[in-house]
This record gives sequence, structure tokens and C-alpha cells, in this order.
Amino acid sequence: MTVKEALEKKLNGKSLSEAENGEVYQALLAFTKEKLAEAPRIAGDRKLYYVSAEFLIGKLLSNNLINLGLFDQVRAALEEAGKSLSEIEDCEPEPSLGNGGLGRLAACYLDSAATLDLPADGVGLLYHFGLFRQSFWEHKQYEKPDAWLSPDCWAEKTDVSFTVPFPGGAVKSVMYDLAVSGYEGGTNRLHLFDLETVDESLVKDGINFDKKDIARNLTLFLYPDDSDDAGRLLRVYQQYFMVSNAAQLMIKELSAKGYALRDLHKHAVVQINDTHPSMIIPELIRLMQKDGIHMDEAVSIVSQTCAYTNHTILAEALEKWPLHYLEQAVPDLVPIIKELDARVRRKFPDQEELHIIDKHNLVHMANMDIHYGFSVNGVAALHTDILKEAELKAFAQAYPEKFNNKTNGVTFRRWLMHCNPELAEFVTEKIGDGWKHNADELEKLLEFKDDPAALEALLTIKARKKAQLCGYMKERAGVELDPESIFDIQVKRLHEYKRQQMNALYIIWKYKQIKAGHKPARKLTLLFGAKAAPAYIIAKDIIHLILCLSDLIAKDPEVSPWLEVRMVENYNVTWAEKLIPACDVSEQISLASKEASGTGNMKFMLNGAVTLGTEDGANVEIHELVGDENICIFGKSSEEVIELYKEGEGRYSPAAFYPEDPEIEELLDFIISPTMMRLGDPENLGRLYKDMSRKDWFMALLDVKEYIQAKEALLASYEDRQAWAKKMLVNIAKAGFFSSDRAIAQYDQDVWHLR
Ligand code: 26Q
Repeated sequence: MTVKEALEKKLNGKSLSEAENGEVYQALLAFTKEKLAEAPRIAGDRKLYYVSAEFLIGKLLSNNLINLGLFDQVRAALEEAGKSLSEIEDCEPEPSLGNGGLGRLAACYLDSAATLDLPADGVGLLYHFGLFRQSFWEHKQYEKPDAWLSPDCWAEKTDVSFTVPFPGGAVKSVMYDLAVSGYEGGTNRLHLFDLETVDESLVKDGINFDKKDIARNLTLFLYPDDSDDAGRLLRVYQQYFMVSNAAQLMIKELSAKGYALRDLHKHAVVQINDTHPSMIIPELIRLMQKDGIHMDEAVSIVSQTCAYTNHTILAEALEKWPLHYLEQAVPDLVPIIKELDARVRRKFPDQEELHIIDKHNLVHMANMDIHYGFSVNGVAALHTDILKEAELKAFAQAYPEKFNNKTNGVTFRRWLMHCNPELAEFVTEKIGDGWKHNADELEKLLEFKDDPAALEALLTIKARKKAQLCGYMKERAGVELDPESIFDIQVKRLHEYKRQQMNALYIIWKYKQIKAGHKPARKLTLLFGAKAAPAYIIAKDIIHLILCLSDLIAKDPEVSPWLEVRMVENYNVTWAEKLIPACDVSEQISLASKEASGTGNMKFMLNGAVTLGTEDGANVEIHELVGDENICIFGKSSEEVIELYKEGEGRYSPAAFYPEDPEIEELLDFIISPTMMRLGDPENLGRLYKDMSRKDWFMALLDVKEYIQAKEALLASYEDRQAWAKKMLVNIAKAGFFSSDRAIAQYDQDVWHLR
């Protein structure tokens, strides 16, 4: 049967050309699901469970078609019927089951594990509402629930169900499965657990709901707060629900294979994705004890089963739960956690920083992972070094053998083949298609570094992707961008350490320059995409500032021919797939030492953008790979920044920089200038001004002058189009290291040993 016939059968005989896009999408969904079910299920004697509170999988149709080797056939069949696959894709809802980097990383890793034929399933929660849907009104962010589930979506209900004990009574789960396809390979599964008694009608006003009704609310929402205290107890309940299901699933699968529980560590490995799933350690011990295994042996088995990844060095994101929360939510785990702590105390009586329960009765989840896991990894070389030398120094001394680095990676199926088929085709034409299974082969592109035709072709592809983005922006946002301008893009969660506010100061500087008659060689288009956690006030103020500047500039006929600033609404994976291929300048400007790795930086590089960044996270490794000429690095180093924080009160204070520095003063003052106060909300602008001029905890003022200089120099260098194309080419050629296939191969080799 041809693809066309198969699809028309699903359309009950209606022809493809007659069917509406929505109907064609449904037919394609059913068709692809069948093909996924026919693909071989990856199996093996030893299996990985990647347990994560977030899986930011994005739309799945094209990705699955690419991996199944059906993409070209399907596209051709649709085209013949006058349909466009990308328009049909618009009908697919995007499941936003993650906040940002950590969740997207989990999705890339599942793709790569399946591609490398490793038995590796994901385990998480089936949130009915993913991350909130963001909208802007009067230059401010508003949040609405984002429903994605429907009876015929990718997630399929299974008959697997477990009982999870809670103090108010046990609840039952229902497991949903999504097939995870590997590139030209078999399939694994993403298991997402739902609460049998979940009740969507609890969601009333916006994203608010009754936080107390555990038996009905547990799987309603993904937590959008990386920064505030609200609903923390519910988060503990959610986490326990997730890990209890994961543990029960592991044990069920182990026994189905005919193995005894005491052999768990031989046949299963758990990757704990940040501390959100850490309670799997005491939960596995509890279940083993219930099965008659002695505490000592249970501890030993679990310690050989669990491995922990740290994704952050921000103190406020390291989970510390008050013991009384745990007593309330998971009383059965408390004696186990206390015993685990007692053992640590016996081993390290004088080293308080190693204890699990501190003197304020806070339970440090990461500490439990490090003592009772066999591997601890950071997500970029610099990040792992900082963990070993500063943040977790005492642990690295106690257990040097446990610490290892696994620099993050991204899947090239989604972040090149799918989002930029034009570039993928160019690469294949130049070096063959070996790079699709072995990303290191991209280096072969270096041969074309001085080939004018190849460089010209790269510029043409970039122009094409920019034109496509212009079309998309016009349709989605009603905004007409200038495709001849330089596209400078900063897309990522809004956080002070990522310093979108420093970019805003650049905008103010540039605006003033243009007003003063200094016109640039070419128009600059600055694009932002960012969601702020609903309770993160300063982050929302920064969004307000950017939206006000955007409006101010658009309405100013003197400035708008030279500068344009736009923030896309509801930035998500789908937006990323449109923005990244069209980017010239990739903004990676976090305060050095604060961004653990970053993964957007890798996606931009792979698509031929030039990075403007600090020596932070994986930028350091990008810099090493491409060399000084092909990246623009500025700002204070992580060592200098760490020193400034150590010296504490007085050493770094914006007051030390700002009153004496009229240039910085002028930029800050603009935030509360009459022009801005008329346009925006004085409360938001005033609060942000105060924060940036008095506190500036993430030191935007420390680097802002160097940032402006570096950016101006980089933008000027754009005019030598040949030289710029060469930078693009080197970036693409050196991106192979950042394939998640490489990262997953290293995890398997050093940590999991699945084959
Ligand atoms: C913690 C406690 C209470 C509520 C929420 C949280 C919470 C939720 C999400 C804490 C952290 C997160 C997400 C963290 C994250 O996305 N980290 C990013 O991980 C990427 C993948 O490793 C890195 O590339 C980024 O540098 C890192 O910021």
C-alpha cells in the first residue's frame, strides 16, 4: 500500500486533496502510530530508567516520520495532493511538559538512546496542563492553562496501574505510554503516570486551583516556579507519586524478566534528572524492606542502581525540603531518610556540609543522591569543575570516583534535519550522509572553508530561513521583519542570571546612539522569547521593559529603520524550531559561573549562528572548538565572579560602579525616564530600576560596557559577508561534539553499561 492509499484509508475513503488539514493530521497520527507499533521494541538484559519531572518533547509528528524513514515519502504524497506537511503540523498541539533546558535535554536524550539501540525508557508525569500559555497585554505577561491532551494524542493509555500510599489514603495511577523512535532504529517508551482520580474541573481562574485536594489535583499542572515557595508541599506529593510509580514499574519489569529483587542493580539503572526524582532512593529501599530485604543490603543495592545529574549551581534551585513537609506528605519515607542520614553522620561525624538533614531540619536532596548513588555528573566541563572545586567540594573529596562530566548534547534529527532541511541537504551534498549517524563527520565541512561557492550557498540558506521566519512572524504576530537586517536572538527562560536585562541596556544604548545620529551600517533586529515564572516579579519586570522598548522603537520613525525589537509570545519548542535556523547572532550572555551548560547555544551553533557569549557553561567548550575568530567572547571570568560573590557585602555592589560612571547611569536612568514612564507601568519600571541600580545580584552592570563593545564589533564584522560565512561554516563543522548521540554514548560507557 502506498502512503497515499494508507492515509486515504484512514480518511474513510475521502481523498487527501479533499480532506481538511485537521483530518489529514488525524490520519497521519494514526498512520504513524501504527508504524511505531510495528518498529522493533529495543530490549536487553539491562535497562535504563531516565526519571524526570520534565520531558519537553515538542511536537512529534515530523520527528517520528524522520526517524521511521518516512518523512520524504509522506511529504511527497501530501504535496501531490496540494497539502503542505508544515501546515498540517500546525494542527498538532505542542505538549509543554517542561520548563526549559532540563526538560528539553531529557527529550533529546530519549531520542539518542533509542538511536543508539540502548534499552532506555523515560519515566515522568502526565501533566494535564503543561507550562502555562503566555500572552502579552499592555506590555505584560499573562498566564493561561495549556491543555494538550486529547483522546487520540500520542500518549496512549495502558492497563498498567499502581497504588501509591499517601497519608490521606492511597491513590491509584494510570500509566500512559508514548513511543520514542530512534533514528532508523527501534523504539523505547516514555511512561507518563496520571492520577486515576484527577479532576480537571478543579482548574478555575487562570492557572489557579485547589492545592490541597491531592487525590484530584496531583497531575494537573507542571510546576512553573523555579523560584518561589508557593505550592511546595504539592510538589513533594507530585514527586513522590512519580518516583513511587517509577520504582514499582522497575520492580514489575524486573520480576517479569524472572530476576530477584536483590539483583535489581544488575538489570536496572536509574538516572535521577536533577533532584526532583531523588525520593526514588528511599522509595526503592522501602519497597525492598517490604519484600524482606534487610536495610544494609537494600542500601547497597540501591546505591549501585542510582546515578544523579546536577543541572544547576544556583543555591535557590537546589531542593531542600523541610522535614515536616516530608512527615506530612511521605511519612513512610521519613524513617528511611533519617536512617540514611544517621549512616552519613557516623561516617562523617564532623562534616556537617555532608549531612542529609541539616541543623534546621532541612533535607538536602542532592546530598542524599551523592551518598547513595554511584555517579554524580555535571552538564558541561566548567560546571563539573565548579561542582568539584566549590559547590560540592567536600563531596568530591569524600567520593572522588563518583564525579564525572557529561557535557550536554542536542538531537540533530530535530535541531538540524527537521528544523533546517535546507542546511541538512547542503551538508549531505558536501560530505555525504555519514554525519547523520556519526556527527563528528561534520568536521569534513572544514574542507570548504575557503570555497566561495560553498560559502555563498550557506549565506543563501540563511537568507532563506530568515525569509521563512519573516513569513511566520507576519502570520503569527502580524509583524513585518526586515530580512536584510541582522537577526540577533536571545531565547530562553527569563532569569536574572541569563541577563536579558543586560541585552535591554544594549537596546537603550543603541536607541540613544541612533537618536544622536550614529546610524549603523545595517538594520539590527533583536528577537526575544522568554517565559517568566508567574511569581518571579523581577523577571516579569524585565519582560515589561523589553516590551516597552519594543513599542517605543517601533513607533519612532527616526529609529525604526535601524533597530527593531520583538518578543515572541509563548516561546516554546515550535518557536525555537523557527527562530534558531534564522539566527545570525546567538546571545549566550549569562553571568559566568551561573549557566550550568545551556543547550540553545549548541542548537544555534549547529544552524550556523555566531555566538556572542560569556565564558560560561558549554560556551567555554564551543569557544575551544571554534577558536577565537569564530565566536565573540566577553565579560568577567567565572573565577572573577566567584571571587566577587565570596567577598560578599561591599565588594560587588552596583553602587560601586554606577554613580561614578555616567555612561551606565544614563542607560539606567532611561528606564525611568518620562518617555518610558508614559509608555509603561511606573511600578514595574521603578522597581526594576531600583533593583538594577542598587542590587543587581547577577551583575549586569559588571559586564555591560564590555558587552556593548563586543556586540558592536561583532555586528560590524557581519558586513564582510565572506568572512562571516566562514565563521558560520566553522561553527557548523565543529558542532558534532554537541550531538546528544555523543553525550548518550558517554553516559553508557561511563555510567550505565547497558550493553
Ligand atoms: C526546584 C524546586 C522547586 C520548584 C522548581 C524547581 C526547579 C524546576 C526546574 C528547578 C530547576 C528546574 C530546571 C532547571 C533547568 O532547566 N536547568 C538547566 O538545565 C539545562 C540542561 O542541563 C542546562 O543546559 C541549563 O544550563 C540549566 O539551567
